[in-house]
Amino acid sequence: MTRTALITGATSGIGEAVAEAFAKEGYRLIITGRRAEKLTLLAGKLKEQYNVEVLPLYFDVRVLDQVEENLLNLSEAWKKIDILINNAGLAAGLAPLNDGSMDDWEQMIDTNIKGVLYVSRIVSNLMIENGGGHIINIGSIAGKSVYPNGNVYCATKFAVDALSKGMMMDFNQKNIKVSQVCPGAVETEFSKVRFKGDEKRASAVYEGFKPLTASDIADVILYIVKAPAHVNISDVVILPAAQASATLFNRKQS
Ligand code: NDP
Ligand code: 8X3
Repeated sequence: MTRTALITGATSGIGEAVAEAFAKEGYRLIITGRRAEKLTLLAGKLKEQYNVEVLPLYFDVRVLDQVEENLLNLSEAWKKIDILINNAGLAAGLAPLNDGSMDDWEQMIDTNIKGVLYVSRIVSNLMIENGGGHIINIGSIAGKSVYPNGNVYCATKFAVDALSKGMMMDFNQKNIKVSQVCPGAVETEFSKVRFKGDEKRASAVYEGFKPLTASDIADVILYIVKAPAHVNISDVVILPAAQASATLFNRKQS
C-alpha cells in the first residue's frame, strides 16, 4: 500500500531532498514551508516527474493557529500519515551569549522546539487513530555536543534530542517508531540563513573539505523508514568524513 509522509521545511535543503527521494519511491507526500512559490514549484515537479500525489501546505511552524488550521483540517484521506519528518529548523546567528540577539533566540526556540511540538502533537494523534506510524526528528551534532557561540542553537537541538527520547517512551505502547537523525555539516541554505545572507561567511563554513549533501541525509532517512517493522534505527549521527566533532574539521581536502 502507498505510504504517506509529511515533511516539514521542504522548500530547500534536507527537506527538499527527502521529498524528492520519497517521491522517487512512490510515497504520497505532504510538504510544508513558508515560501509558497518554492513549495508550489516543488509540488508540481514531484507530481509530474514521479506521478505521486503531493499536498503542499503553506504555514509557519511557530504559529500554532496556522499549524492547527492546516493539520486539523486535512481531508480523511490525507489524515492517514505514516511518516512525519520534523525537519523545519534553523540557526540564527553565532555569537557569545552576552551579545546574542533576542530575536534570533526567539526564532530558534520557536521553530526548532515549539514548531516540532506543535506539529508532533497533532500528527502523533492522527497516527494513534490510524494504528501507528514513524516520526523522524532532524536533530544535529549540535544536539550532541555544544560548541563556542552555538549556545541557543545547540540548546534547541539538545531539546530535540530529549524530545526524541521522550517521544520514543510516550509512543512505545502506540505502535509509533521514533528516530532521530543528527547531521554534521550539510551544505544547504543553513549557513546563509544563519549568517543572514552573508554568502562569504556562509561559504567559509565549508571551505577546504567536502561537506555532506542534503541527499546524503535523504538516503539515511530512506534507509531508516525501509527497515523491517521490528527494527527501529533510533539515533543516527552522520558526519562528513572530514569532520571529527562539532568543531574539528580536516580542511586540507582542497
Ligand atoms: P535550509 O535552510 O536549507 O532548510 C530549512 C527549511 O526549514 C526550509 O524549508 C524552511 O522553509 C524551513 N523552515 C525554517 N523556519 C520555518 C518556519 N518557521 N516554519 C516553517 N518552515 C520553516 O536548512 P537545512 O536543510 O540544512 O535544515 C533542515 C534541518 O536540518 C534543520 O532542522 C537544521 O537545524 C538541521 N540541520 C542542518 C544541518 C546543516 O549543516 N545544514 C546540520 C544538522 C542539522 P521556509 O523558509 O520556506 O519556511
Ligand atoms: C548544524 C550543524 O554544527 O553547524 O546543526 O551546528 S552545526
